Amino acid sequence: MKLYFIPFACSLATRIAIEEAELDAEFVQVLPGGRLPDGRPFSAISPMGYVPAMETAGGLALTEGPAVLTYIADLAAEGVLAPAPYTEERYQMMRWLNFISTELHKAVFAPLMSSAPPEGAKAWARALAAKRFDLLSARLDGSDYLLNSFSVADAYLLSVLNWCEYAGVPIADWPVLLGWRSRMRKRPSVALAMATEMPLREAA
Ligand SMILES: N[C@@H](CCC(=O)N[C@@H](CS)C(=O)NCC(=O)O)C(=O)O
Repeated sequence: MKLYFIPFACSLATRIAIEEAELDAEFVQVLPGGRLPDGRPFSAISPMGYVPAMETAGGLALTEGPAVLTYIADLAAEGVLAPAPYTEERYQMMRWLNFISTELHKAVFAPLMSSAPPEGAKAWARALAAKRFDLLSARLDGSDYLLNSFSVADAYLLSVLNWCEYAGVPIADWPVLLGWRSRMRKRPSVALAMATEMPLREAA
């Protein structure tokens, strides 16, 4: 399978999941301007032009982070990246993936990291941040993971919280989240994924 990625974008979560489960994958970097290394436009793979996008060994083209992460989780051995289907924990995973995607990634971070946001968008996003960070902080207080054990939801949350400094979100105001992010960055799959993408980001 192939994962199309931009260094330190939300596609980092999929790389972490692939490393954690020790799966084989080819990684294709989407270059500035939405081009692929072979010169094709990335929109030929991802109609909206965004990562993550995957091509599976069976020929499935898949976009949307929560769907891509769940696909990878289902390729991994049971319990490595996700709770078993039909369990209550599985629905909690879907809840957190959706929360991170809609309430954090798109509602808070996308406007704060936009280079040309509509007037008032950044103030609106900042106003939303506190309640969402409070909820996460309450969940992770005394717990190492969003679920009972590591899952793709943690990989996605870590990837989004990596953007706090760039977006101007004062993560230190939530010491539980700051501590969780530091511990998560030391997890071998996370450390490896970040170390792989760091030079690519610096060169981009
Ligand atoms: N709804 C998509 C959004 C993905 C997304 O926003 N990706 C960003 C990086 S974090 C991106 O590729 N931006 C480049 C662009 O839109 O041109 C998902 O959940 O996967």
